[in-house]
Amino acid sequence: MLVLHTYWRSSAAWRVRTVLALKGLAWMPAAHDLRTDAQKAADYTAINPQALVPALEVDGTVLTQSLAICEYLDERWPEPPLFPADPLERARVRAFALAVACDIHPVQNLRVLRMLRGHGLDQSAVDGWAREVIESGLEACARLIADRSGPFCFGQTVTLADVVLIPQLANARRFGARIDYPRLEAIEAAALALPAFAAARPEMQADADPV
Ligand SMILES: N[C@@H](CCC(=O)N[C@@H](CS)C(=O)NCC(=O)O)C(=O)O
Repeated sequence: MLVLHTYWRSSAAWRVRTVLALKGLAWMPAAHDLRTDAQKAADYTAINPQALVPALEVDGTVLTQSLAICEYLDERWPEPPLFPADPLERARVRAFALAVACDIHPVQNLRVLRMLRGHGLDQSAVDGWAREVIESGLEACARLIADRSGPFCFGQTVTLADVVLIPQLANARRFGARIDYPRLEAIEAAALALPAFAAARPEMQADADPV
């Protein structure tokens, strides 16, 4: 049984939940509430020394880093594939996913925002930072796929690019960032209409706050 260390609102864990659902894999959640710093507890840092979710326990091994986990799942359970067959297209999908996962998300991540507070920025300045990072990042993402038609980032088939984009759009809304990219919103609507994307949403998770 796959065990996913997760938190309902974590966008990195959301990526892995989406891929698990796309592949039709059963998994058990081990939830860590980031609001109470559960990810920093010694029993969890023994699992993931980075004190971040997600981590995936599989075959007696722990995998960390959501994109590495997604690629592992894709290699082990190839259907449906997360990448197109063509090497150039594969590289473009990876570049899009990395644009979000390396250049947007980490800069607006909880620990970075807490550090900014610790360095004296007030909450509105911190929120402004997050908005600026997200807005400029999403602008670039929209341009990265401007030569592609939908319904998904890279055409008719879901790829890792969509898996990474959907949680980032949710983060954008959380911080009140401008989202006036009709293409990105259309991709989001198409993705969330799929059962796998819908099942991975934060509010569908067992550890979600009651509404
Ligand atoms: N690059 C990592 C990022 C993981 C990450 O930043 N996780 C966040 C939740 S989305 C977290 O655990 N934050 C806890 C903290 O910042 O203390 C990945 O893709 O797995």
